[in-house]
Amino acid sequence: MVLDKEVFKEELKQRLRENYAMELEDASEHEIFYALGALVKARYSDAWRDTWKYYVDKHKKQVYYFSIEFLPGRMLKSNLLNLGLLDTAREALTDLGIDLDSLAEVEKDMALGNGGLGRLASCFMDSIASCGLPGNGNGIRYDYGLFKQRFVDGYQVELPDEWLQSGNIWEIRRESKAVDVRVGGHVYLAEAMEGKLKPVYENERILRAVPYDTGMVGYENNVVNTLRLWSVEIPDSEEDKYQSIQGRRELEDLTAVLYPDDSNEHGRLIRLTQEYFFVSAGIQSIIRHYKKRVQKPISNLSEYISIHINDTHPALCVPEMMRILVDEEDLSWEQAWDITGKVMSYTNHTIMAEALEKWSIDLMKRTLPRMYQIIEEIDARYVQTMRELHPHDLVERTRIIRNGQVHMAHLSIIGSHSTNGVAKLHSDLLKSVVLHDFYIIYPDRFNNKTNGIAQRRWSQIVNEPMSSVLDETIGKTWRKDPGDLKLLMNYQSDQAVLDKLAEAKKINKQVLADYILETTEIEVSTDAIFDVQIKRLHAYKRQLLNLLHIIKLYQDLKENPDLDMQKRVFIFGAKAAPSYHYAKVIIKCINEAANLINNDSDIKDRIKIVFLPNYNVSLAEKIIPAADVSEQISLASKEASGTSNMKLMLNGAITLATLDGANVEIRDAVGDDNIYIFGLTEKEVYEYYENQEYSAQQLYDENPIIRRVLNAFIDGTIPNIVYEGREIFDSLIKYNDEYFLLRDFDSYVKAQEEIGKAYGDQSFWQKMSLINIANGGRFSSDETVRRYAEDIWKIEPKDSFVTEKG
Ligand code: H53
Repeated sequence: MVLDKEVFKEELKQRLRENYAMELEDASEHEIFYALGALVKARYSDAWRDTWKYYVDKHKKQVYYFSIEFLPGRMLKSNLLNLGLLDTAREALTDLGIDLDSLAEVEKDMALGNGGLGRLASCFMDSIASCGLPGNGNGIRYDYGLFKQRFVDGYQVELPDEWLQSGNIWEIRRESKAVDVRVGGHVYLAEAMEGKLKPVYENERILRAVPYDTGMVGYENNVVNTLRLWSVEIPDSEEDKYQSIQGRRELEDLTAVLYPDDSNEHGRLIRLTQEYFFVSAGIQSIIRHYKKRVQKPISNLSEYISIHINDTHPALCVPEMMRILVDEEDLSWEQAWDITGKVMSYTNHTIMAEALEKWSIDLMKRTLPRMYQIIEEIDARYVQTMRELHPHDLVERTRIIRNGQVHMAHLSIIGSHSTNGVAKLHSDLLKSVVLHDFYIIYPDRFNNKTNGIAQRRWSQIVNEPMSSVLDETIGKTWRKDPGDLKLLMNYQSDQAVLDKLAEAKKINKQVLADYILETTEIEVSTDAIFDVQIKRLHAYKRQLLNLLHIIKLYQDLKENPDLDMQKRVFIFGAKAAPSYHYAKVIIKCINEAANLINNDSDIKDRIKIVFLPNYNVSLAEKIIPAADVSEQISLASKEASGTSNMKLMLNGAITLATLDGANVEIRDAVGDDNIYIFGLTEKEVYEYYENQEYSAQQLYDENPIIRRVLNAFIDGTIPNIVYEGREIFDSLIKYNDEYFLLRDFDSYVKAQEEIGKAYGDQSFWQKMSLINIANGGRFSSDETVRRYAEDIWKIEPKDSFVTEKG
């Protein structure tokens, strides 16, 4: 893979000549980016082909990770790094008078996901390849990614994300691998040969699914796996049926947009069709590959193939696999069911009731008639078998078809051999509360796989200043094996190292400060604490609690301008689902509070609020290295895991958290002294649910600080929020504060005060920061996918990789 700098320069120039008939001097940044992309792609195309061939020749068992979202962000630097070319490229480009970082910004941020779930899928793709594991992604190639967010008068406005406008350098369209997917119409069973029943389709629509493949490049190991994303087209055979523009458009709309809500999109016909479309296309192509290349009997499928259902969106994998095995491969139901269960595994990512997918029977029947028939049969057989073993009501509660709806989580659990949660606490809650009924029935299926992050991207790529300090201090092995970050623990009292890390942080803060100035015209000082909350806007994530505290600080400062406190910049990044009214109200209130506070000369810049628009992977890459404080303040029990918490600690931010999701494991990793924990525990939250004793009104009446803060929303203190302020106030007082913000307010304020004090003692702070970095290795997604590979998928790494690691 080694490439000399001079050769690199020549190759780049050559590509420009070939692709654009142009010399470097005349090329635009855009053209140079595409030429560079082509160069990089050419560097891994042999390895891509060889990896594929290796898996086939060695009969390697492969996993297919089915996910309706992938959120890779930009890929240039990550590919360069994994190919061992990042330094060469940077130096070569510098020689040519080009800055790699600004060139990288030409790439459109690939945002085919909403948030945590999609980003996790992409971290897994990176780690699966980097661990040399045979694994591929399967999803949808949306023409438009997650909407772009702007603020107009403080309100969120959504604009389309035309990420494919200038083409996508990384993908390869593989028309020869297209498959047909059948939806709608009617299906009935008719007697075929040997008295067997076969489905007959009438008036169905045929969709052509065309795959676009992207290489997933492993870290310095010559492994390149495949992310396959499907796009819809009209098959030639159906051209006559689609003569009207509207008809064509309706069909093409199927893969046009990603649904922009990460918790609640039920009942929409297009969404259900999307789910079936990528599931059916994916499974058909797996079976075709198996028959053509693996060439083993279909009954041995589970020895070679594993399919992962990422959240319930791909739950139709279960009935679709049954359809193919029974209808097309002529297996008996029992044989097919046995294979399907062995092949499938499922991850649950949420306990929020509204996010647990259900579809009405009627919609399912109309849209996917054959799927519905198969689900009915699975349900009937489940009930029949379980009735003999378990009480009637338990069986009724767990069946797939209930109260006129198809329960996708039930389908996923019943049709697979493994169900996992994404953090210890979350997996425990699944067993003890949310999926307790299923735990009684299938105790062995339940397990935990705590999430992880692609450490190389979230340290080496996004934080070069810190990475250099790490290299100088502990050597470079951490770059391949993040567990080696632990070596840093030996330097926790070494002031010279602490100073260097602090200097790196300062550099990152300056870069972010410049960006903030450029995009929002707000000036911030790098001496201030950069206090960061970046995630989707959701009531349960409690961005509003953060705002309540800021308003308290503002009121304190107004009352006592000489108050002794650390300067702070509160940085937010968050998109709200376009239909999520309450979340949008919170955005408006934060923006108006920002206007008020940032422009109030009494405050003398001691607090600032910066709400950066259009939070996405690329923006996260700018914010995370610059953060001092990481806000992870969801109501305990509600956040399944969280992953920005891991990225922020790895970059030396101190976590301010409730004991929720993976925060619990972060606390275990860094120790109580290096994290700030506040608020109700998950047990206390459940106690409140049980005894129904919570009264927000009482807290308001009895606590003058809370009263003053809440009144600011309705008494004109914060301007321009007449309606929004009232809505916030009512949600807390009239509707009794569903997420216990007021209950946690005092302990949150106290934790924030302690953080302020700790920051005042810089070497104390720096030591905490170092301990966080040193323990970040534990949350590497390399480790996470290895656990999946061993415990669930039963796949093994490529031999050469095993030898390399020893
Ligand atoms: O998945 C993340 C978790 C996070 C959880 C998130 C998630 C989505 O992004 C979308 C749907 C869903 O059910 C869950 O909220 O806590 O870290 C990855 O597991």
